Amino acid sequence: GTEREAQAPTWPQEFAERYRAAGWWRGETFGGVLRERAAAHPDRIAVVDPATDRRWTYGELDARADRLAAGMVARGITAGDRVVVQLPNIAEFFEVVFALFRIGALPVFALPAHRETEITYFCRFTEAAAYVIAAEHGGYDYRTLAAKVRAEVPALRHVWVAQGEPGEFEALADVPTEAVDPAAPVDPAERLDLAGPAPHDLAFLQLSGGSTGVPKLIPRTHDDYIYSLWGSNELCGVDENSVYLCALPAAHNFPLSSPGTLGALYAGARVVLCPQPAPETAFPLIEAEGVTLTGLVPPLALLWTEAAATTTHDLSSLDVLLVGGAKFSEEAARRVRPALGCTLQQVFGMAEGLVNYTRLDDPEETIVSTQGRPISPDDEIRVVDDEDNDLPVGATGHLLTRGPYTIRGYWNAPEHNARSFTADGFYRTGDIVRLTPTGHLVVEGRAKDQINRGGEKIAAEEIENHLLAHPAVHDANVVGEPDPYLGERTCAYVILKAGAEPLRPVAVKRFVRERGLAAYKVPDRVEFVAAFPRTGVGKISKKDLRTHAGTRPDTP
Ligand code: J2J
Repeated sequence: GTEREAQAPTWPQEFAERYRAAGWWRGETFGGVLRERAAAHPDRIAVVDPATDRRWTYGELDARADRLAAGMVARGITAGDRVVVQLPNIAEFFEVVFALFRIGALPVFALPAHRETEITYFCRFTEAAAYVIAAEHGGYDYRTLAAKVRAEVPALRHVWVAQGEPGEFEALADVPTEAVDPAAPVDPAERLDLAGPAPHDLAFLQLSGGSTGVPKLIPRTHDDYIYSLWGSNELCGVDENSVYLCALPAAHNFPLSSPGTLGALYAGARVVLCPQPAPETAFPLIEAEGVTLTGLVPPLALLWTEAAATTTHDLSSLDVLLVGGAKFSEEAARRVRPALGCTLQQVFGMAEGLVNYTRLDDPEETIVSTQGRPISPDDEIRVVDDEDNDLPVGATGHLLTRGPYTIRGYWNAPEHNARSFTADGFYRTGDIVRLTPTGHLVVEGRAKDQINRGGEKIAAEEIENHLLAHPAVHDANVVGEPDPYLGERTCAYVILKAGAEPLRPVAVKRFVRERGLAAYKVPDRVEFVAAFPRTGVGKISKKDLRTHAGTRPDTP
């Protein structure tokens, strides 16, 4: 795997030295941090998994990570290996990722919604050594998915089932070399003594929202990611008394790091796993566990705000509600504090790095009308025109950024990197923003060819490619159109081949779904057209398609 590892661009030495000297990069690793927290407060609760009524202490999580790591090593997993992790919000998520962190193997964070097409791609592209699933979740059998993936990717050496009947695969519980006795104190002499990764080594591969045919993988190091955690903790008021509710899928960058579950564990706080984010599930947990903060995408924040009006549950422990992933309307933002009795904190982040927060003590006007400002004084922000010329403060333009926790390139994607980064290392976020006089960012739009469906990102090109695979489809264009709840939903404009049998929209949707794609990527609406609008130079105009989108009634 060394050839691929060599293709993870990193910070030039002068920048790395600067970030270390400034104290942003602390020279820590995830494995080491967990070890230190477990030594300092072994009996404090780290992870609560209400669905299975389990509470793991820091000592137990540390011991489990060690024993699982030893078992994985015995099965041939080594530093640098990639392991696709597709788990719901269950305690084993942390056992698995900390075991991999300790080995220096790289979790590849798939989402529970991903299906055969995405998982096969991740396994193949990363040359994954293993794939970790839960047997079942949300009415879906991941063993069936794993069987298909293994048939397609023979190089995949292991499939481990973290929860439920393993079927033809190996149960994760059988991987450790030794059974875990949660009651027994960890004998330091028994501890796994791997050389382990260095702080500047890669920790994992995160998924990009993407605007290209296939998702790009984001290489994050221990040093840079840990900075985003403690930097977030300071701005979100997270300390050892905090209780973070993980309501979004745990693998997503927002609930993982802003400040998320890993931020909470860094602080020695408590993580409560919410099996799904509906108020009916989350509100009782907030009351029972004394949750102090959580993070939601805008559609869920709307739902919670509405449900809070009539709930019988005591939500008074909640101090901070983070909302991000997509633009939160000012009108909805204003309703959060009155309804939930907590401080709203807007967060505008990206798995590639840069994360902006409104500050807890910002004036309410700033909190409801901006998407915050960067974590770090060393986050460099440029707002530029189409030719990369800097615009005056307050003008609306493309957001470029560079800094101590923003990647310098995607994993193994040199051609794409040449387009997504400037020559001097600024990441082209694809977001259209403006800066306020106080240095807060307001997200005004998007230049990238992506649909943000309530925080779930869909690359138009990826869906267009699937549509083009249909024998009756001549051409296809996918754009976002306004949706009162999701913010945006997807609309596929399709030109059928001359002489092709007429198709119904539902048949097109079924075709996309049956190609083994995450359900959120299936177009919400399909419209058949005779031609696409063109620009003056004859290129298809997505801008005109977007203007057209939403003006038509739903195709029956
Ligand atoms: C408008 N657009 C936003 C916001 C993200 C914290 C929070 C979110 C993410 C995330 C994350 C937005 N208003 N408040 O990783 O750590 C859109 C932008 C951005 C893209 C990144 C985190 N918050 N966005 O959403 O990698 O377009 O990360 O570039 O999934 O989401 O998407 P993603």
